Amino acid sequence: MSQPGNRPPVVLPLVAQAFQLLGRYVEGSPYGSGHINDTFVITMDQAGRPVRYLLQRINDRVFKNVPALMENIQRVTDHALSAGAKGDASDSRRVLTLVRTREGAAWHQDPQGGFWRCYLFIENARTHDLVENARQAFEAARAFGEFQRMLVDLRGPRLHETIPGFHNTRSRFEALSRAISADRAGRVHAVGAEIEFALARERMAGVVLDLMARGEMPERITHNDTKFNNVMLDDTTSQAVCVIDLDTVMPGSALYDFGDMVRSATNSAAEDEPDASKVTMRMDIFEGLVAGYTASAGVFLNAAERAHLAFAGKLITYEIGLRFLTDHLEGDVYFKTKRQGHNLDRCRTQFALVASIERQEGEMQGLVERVLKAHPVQRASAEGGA
Ligand code: ADP
Ligand code: GN1
Ligand code: MG
Repeated sequence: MSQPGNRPPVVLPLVAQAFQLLGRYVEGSPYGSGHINDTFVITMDQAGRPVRYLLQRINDRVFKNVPALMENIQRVTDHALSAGAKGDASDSRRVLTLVRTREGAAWHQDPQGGFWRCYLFIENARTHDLVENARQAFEAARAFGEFQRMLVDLRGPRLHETIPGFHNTRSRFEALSRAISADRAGRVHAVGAEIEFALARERMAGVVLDLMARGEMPERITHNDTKFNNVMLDDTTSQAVCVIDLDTVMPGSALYDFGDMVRSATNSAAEDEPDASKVTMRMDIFEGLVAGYTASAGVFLNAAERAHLAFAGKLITYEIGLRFLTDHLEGDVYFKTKRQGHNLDRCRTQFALVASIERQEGEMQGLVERVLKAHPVQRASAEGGA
């Protein structure tokens, strides 16, 4: 049940051989808790010293054009490297570093057609699924904001949309409506309360899309998957080291990124907690996010973005809830699952978080306004340009 689409078995030493890795293959095993790609850590013996690398089989049912996706990642990581290059070892901890194949390409295709990439393994740092304190929230949000700021001056053509309409909440709502009508897995009868919750909030789906269509909110280059476990924190200092999981870096709204931070970081319970009564939006963590994000992104956010920061969390939590419910109704074909009803549990935590945000909206808005006073709107961003 954990692998939608039944992926072929993996022979890691063979995959490793395709990349420019020195030394002898020692071992490898599955790694991390991402819902999309198949991630492995491998160890090479290099002159008696164990050196780790990260191998990933890219999910090509989700990402239909892997060469375009890898082109985005190369452009973004090259730009990030040159934007803050120190010329020392810290560069390869701060930015994901691709290891090329023996032919010099950024990815390898195995005989079964699977797409692979290899990154230097960032040591002495890790991702966390749950935020423990406001300091971690501050660090993660500062890093994601810094990431957006660094991409403001990426030159060249528009990045590829690796998943078209990824944060188009209206399309996500329509996909749910189609899944309800089709009832492919025969589960609609058992999720009446969740469907009702989703339908009652349809109006929310168009808010950011309409602001963007009217030109009040700029398109920017955004990460689009800023969940807390997509930033690595240093084991010793707890500072954010590196933003990872760059598959969805593409044109978007700054609010998608801030919203997904709120969704993933402020939740008092795990994303898949079976008891949704444990879910609340933690205000101290929200405050950490607002302070961290505005510390780096405050210089470029325009008036409409600022006005909707508190709303963004509710929107993206709702949107991901719609996606989990849709996948549940379609028979668990998109997100990896580990148990029966896994996507439904995830949907319930998201909707419980939306409800908790609704109860605290006024306070969240007041907090954002207070923090933003220290970061007045800059003239260029007020005009809407990215
Ligand atoms: P997914 O798209 O499936 O979420 P990620 O790219 O987020 O995949 O990777 C899954 C996990 O692997 C991350 O949460 C992180 O813990 C770990 N990881 C990813 N890249 C690196 C890296 N370069 N060094 C060390 N750990 C990494
Ligand atoms: C997926 O890849 P991962 O696990 O970081 C998903 C996000 C969802 C998230 C929910 C490409 O993120 O959009 O918000 O799960 N990524 C993709 O946990 O669909
Ligand atoms: Mg991830």
